Amino acid sequence: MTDATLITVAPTGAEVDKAQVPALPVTLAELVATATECESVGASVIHVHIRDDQTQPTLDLGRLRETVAALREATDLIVQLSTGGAVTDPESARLTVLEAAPEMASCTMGTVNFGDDVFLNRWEFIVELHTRMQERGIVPEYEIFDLGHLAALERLLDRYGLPVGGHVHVDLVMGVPGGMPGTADALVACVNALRNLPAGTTFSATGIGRATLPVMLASLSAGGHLRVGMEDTITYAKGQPVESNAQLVARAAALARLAQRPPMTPAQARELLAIPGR
Ligand code: KMH
Ligand code: ZN
Repeated sequence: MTDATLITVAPTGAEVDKAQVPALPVTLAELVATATECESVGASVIHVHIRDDQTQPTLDLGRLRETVAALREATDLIVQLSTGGAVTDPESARLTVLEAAPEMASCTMGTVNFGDDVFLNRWEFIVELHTRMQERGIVPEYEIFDLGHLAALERLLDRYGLPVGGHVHVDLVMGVPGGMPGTADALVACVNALRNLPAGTTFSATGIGRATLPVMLASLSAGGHLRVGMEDTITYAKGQPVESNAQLVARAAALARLAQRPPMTPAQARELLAIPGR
């Protein structure tokens, strides 16, 4: 079990509508301000989706490069770009994200129903993402929406080898309508399946919507790390909208301290995740 807790903030996502949630960071200035605040209250990784001038999700490479540079300039956070994008994004655009050269990128380990939509992740596409990240020295975070995605990860690593740095880190995304539920039982099932992965594999977990608290508590008690943010949760408590991403990170950090597993610094997170030196 790791003592300290890695906290990832996922501040924006591709699904929440800025018009309905004005606190959602969508401009580069808003994103940088959010990142700075979240770092100061305990985040060490930022999982990034960006928006265009109309606040719609985009995978525009120029904007992604500008975003990586601005976040590096303003913070010490590990920048993890989403290659998941939005459910409507084509595979080609999702692969191009890697050209923005982040330290980390997400790699979803299988297809999942996603509310009324389908989040498509074909095997050949997963292999392409994994091997391109190996070639470019980008550390993946394997996104797990269902138990079977861990079996797919085992198969991927067996056939195509470890990621750069040799450390395997997964993120359990729990409570998506169509994916695994955000319960302690489901988290324990995943933790048991992690035993089939290389020794030292670490995990974080996030619960969508009201699953945020049960998943956070279950992950802390199972030795896992945390992801929080407005990509996943826009209600802080019943009838109380989230005010900011920093509010969610501060709550996660407080729970981590209560569990005697205080938040990690970005430097500690780079060591844990075996991120190559810049
Ligand atoms: N927006 C979802 C369709 C990721 O960022 O890698 C996919 C997602 C996963 O959020
Ligand atoms: Zn995402």
